[in-house]
Parts: sequence; C-alpha cells; structure tokens
Amino acid sequence: KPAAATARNSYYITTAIAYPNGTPHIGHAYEAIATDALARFQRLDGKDVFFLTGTDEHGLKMIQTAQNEGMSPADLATRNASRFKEMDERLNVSFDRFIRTSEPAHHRSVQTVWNRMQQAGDIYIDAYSGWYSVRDEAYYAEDETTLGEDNVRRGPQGTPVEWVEEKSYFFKLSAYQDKLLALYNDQPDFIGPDSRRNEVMSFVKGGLKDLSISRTTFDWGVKVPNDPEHVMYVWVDALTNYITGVGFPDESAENWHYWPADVHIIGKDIIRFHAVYWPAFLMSAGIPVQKRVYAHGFLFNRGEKMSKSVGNVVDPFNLADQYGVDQMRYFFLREVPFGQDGSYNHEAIVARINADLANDLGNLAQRSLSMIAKQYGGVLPEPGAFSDNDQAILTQADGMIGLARTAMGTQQIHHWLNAVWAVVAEANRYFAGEAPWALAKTDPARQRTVLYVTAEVVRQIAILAQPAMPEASAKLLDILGIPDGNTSRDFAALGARITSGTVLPAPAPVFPRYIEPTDA
Ligand code: ME8
Repeated sequence: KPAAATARNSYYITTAIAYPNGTPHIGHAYEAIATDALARFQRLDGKDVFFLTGTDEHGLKMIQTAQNEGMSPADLATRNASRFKEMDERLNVSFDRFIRTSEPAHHRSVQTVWNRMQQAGDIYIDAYSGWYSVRDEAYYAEDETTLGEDNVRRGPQGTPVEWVEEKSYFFKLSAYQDKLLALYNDQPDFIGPDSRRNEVMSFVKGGLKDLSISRTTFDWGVKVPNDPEHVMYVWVDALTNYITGVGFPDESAENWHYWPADVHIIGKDIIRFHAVYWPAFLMSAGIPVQKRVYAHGFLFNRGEKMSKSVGNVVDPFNLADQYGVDQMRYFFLREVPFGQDGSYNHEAIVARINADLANDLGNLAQRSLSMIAKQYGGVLPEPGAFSDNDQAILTQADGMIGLARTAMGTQQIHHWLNAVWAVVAEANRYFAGEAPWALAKTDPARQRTVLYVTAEVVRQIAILAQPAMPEASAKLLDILGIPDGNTSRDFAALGARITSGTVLPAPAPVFPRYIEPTDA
C-alpha cells in the first residue's frame, strides 16, 4: 500500500476506553453513538476510516471494585468488557477494533513508550506525596482540592481524594509547558470545543508540575521495565491504547499509517489527560501528536446526575429495547448540542420519535411512495420540466451535504441533523403545497413531477441520515429502490438524481409511532 496516498484519505477516530468496573451506562452509550455517527459519516464520504474503542482495565478503581465483588480484577474486567462490546454491537456501533488494555500486545506498547520517554531523559525516580482520587484516577494539587463540611476532601470533579506517599517514578511534565502552549497556538483546532481549549490553556499557563507515573502498593497494571516493583500510573497505560490500537510499537504494522489520530472523542471530565498529558508523552517518545481532541458534555437523567444511590442509572440496553436503536441514536444526536451537557427524559424521546421520525419523515415517505405504488404500479415516474418550487426544494436538498461536511468536520453533530431536518420540514411544506393527490385527474404530468421530486428529496435525506440511523435509513433506501452493496448509498451518489422508471418495492412503513404501553 502506498503509505502517503492512503494516509491522505484516511480518518482515524477513537472513543475513550471505559473503565469496566461496572456495566455500561448511558454516558458510555452516548459517546459510542456519537463517535459512530462521525465514523460512519466519513466512511460514506469516501474516507478510509479506522474506528477504535475498548476498555481501560487497570488501576485502583478496578482493584477496589473487584475486592468489593470478591473477584479478581482480571475476572471483573473480562466480565464487564464483554458487556461493553455487546452494547456496541446492540447499538450498531461500527468499531474496527475493540481493544482491552490487559492484552499482552498493549503491555509491550506501553513499555516501549516508557523506554522512549526514559531515553529522552524525561523520567526520574523520587518520592511522591499528595492527593489522589481513585474515582478519577487522578493526582491533584492541594489547591485543587477542598475540604467539605463532612470533613471529606474532594478534587475538582467532586470525588473524594486520599493522601498518598510512596516512592514513584516521575515524568518531567514541567519541561513541556512551553511546547504544549506552542502546540495549542500553532494548531488552534487541537482542542474543541473552544470552552475546553480555554480551560486547558489556562491550566497549562498556570504552570505544570512533574507527574507521578508509577505506584508500588499494588501490582494490577503494566510493569515498569527493569523495575517490576512498580506498575505504571493507569493513565500512561490507558492513553497509549490509541497507538497500540493501530499497531504500535510495530511501525511497519498494516494500520500504523492511520496515526496520528484525526480526533479523540472523549467526555469533558478527561480533557486534561488527553490535551495535556497525552501530547506531552507523545512528544517525549518522539511520536507525532494526535490532530485533535473533542470533548462532549455530560448526560443527565431529567437534569439529575446519574448515580446508583439516586437510582436513576439508565441501562442503554433497556433504552434500546424500549424505543428502538435508531430512535435512541437519533434522539441523542439531535437533542443534545454536541459539546454541551444534555438532559433526557421519556417525554422528550417520545416527542422526537413521533414528530421528527413518524410524522415528518415517515409520513412524507409513506404518502409519496404509496401514491407511486397505487397510481403508477410502483414505477418511479418520469418528471417534466421543473417549476420554481421544484427547483427550490431540490436546491435546498443539494445544499445539505456541504452543510453536513462542514458540521461533521468539526464534530457539530447537531448542525448536520438540523440541516437534514430543515429539508424534511421544507419537503413537507412542498408536498402539502403541491398537493399531488389532487393532481391525478387535473394534471397528471405535474403529479408525476411532484412525486419524482419528492422521491429524490427523500433519497437525499435517507442517504444523509445513515450515520444516525443505519437501519431505518437502509429500509428507506430499500423502498426507494436504491440498491445496497454498491456505491449508490454513498455521499458521492448525492450528485446524481434518482432514476425514473425504477420499479419500487411495496412501501413498508419505516418509522412507527411510539405508543405508550397500557396496563390492560
Ligand atoms: O474516564 N455523560 O472511563 P469512564 C456523558 N477509562 N459521558 C460520560 C458520562 C455521562 N454521564 N459519564 C462518563 C474513563 N462519560 C477512562 C478513559 S481514555 C484513554 C480512558 C464518558 O468509564 C467519560 O467522559 O469513566 C469518558 O469519555 C467515557 O464516558 C468513559 O468514562
């Protein structure tokens, strides 16, 4: 493979790797769905996409949960990792590789990074004393913590911290302050959204302390080369998954050309690790830094933080069973501006399903295609000359891909769907205004044109909706007679019009209304 040619057209995207100390929750599902929509979008746009996801299996949090459950961390990780993978499969998440940090290949990769950082003179041994949050797996400076009225000291994310004092290896993070600031300045889109970029820049400008990167009080982790008393700090290990996933340390590996990643999709709580520590580790190890980090917001159930004690932790499998996978995917992607926090509740989900999907898109497709079935024996009619109204709706439809590309290039997922649903709304106005059902007797030629234009607009909508709703969009394309398995569902096919004379299959409804279950 000519590496340079492939590299230009490649697109490498990742999710954070989740801690499998529990089963996946809706925040994990949200990140997987959003990253999948971005990956599918680029694939349909002709990119050679590599999509990595997985689980982050080491660290104290895993050890503590395993102890509470009376099992080994390895067994806990294996049990829950498979649940994460099942969730991805259930939600139609099209990952190319699911990585587990307990894989031997990953240990080798992390040890290679360590050795290179050491050779660069960036690692030294000393004693650590300071605050550590097991829940965040993060070290915090004293002034980042506060002592609560309950006499519990907490870090900036509100999780309890404990005092740690032990022998530890350190990474010379302080030596990277200027290099990191230069990176943020030279590559203004290194961190998105802007609010996170500002947050990171002021953190780095505030001064960076060297980072403790090993522990000696437990052994569930990647061993430090030549000093097996130490295991590495879980974040050194976790972040390295992004390069292990494409073959590191074997730089002749088939997938290595995907590196540097185009974007790491993560939640806002872990921006510091991805935008400060990770590029510093990479620079030290002499590996190119990722191109971008994008932090999404947090999801809240009815505006409340999910917690086991409140009892509002929603299982993504249940949500998929209740509403449908495509419906659930569409809801989160459309409802929550990507990058901001979002709230969800039953009424809001039902409203989107019934209004946007069943009424607006479903009925439009159903009404126009059943008219073609009844009056033209299912043969897509040939249009006459286009009127101004026809031209206007076609032009708006043709404009979708440009808006969508711009939006998705910067992870503005909701802008892409807004652009598509603006056309859905306009197509409904067009269809109601042209009233093709009344034209059968008065002006059949005009009816044929209106039905053709509507089918063409629905085709474009269905093609562009695929990254959000892969299955429903495929059904919609099926009933429009667009073949699967060739390139006619790719974005490149948007440029040509739907072919009249095609025999369409019977128009089965694609978007059922959500009906409240009754107790009767
Ligand atoms: O942080 N809403 O794992 P994790 C939206 N292992 N996103 C949420 C969320 C919520 N309520 N709760 C969590 C870790 N997330 C590390 C990552 S990457 C090298 C290592 C997001 O299981 C969170 O922000 O705690 C993160 O991006 C992902 O879920 C995994 O969280």
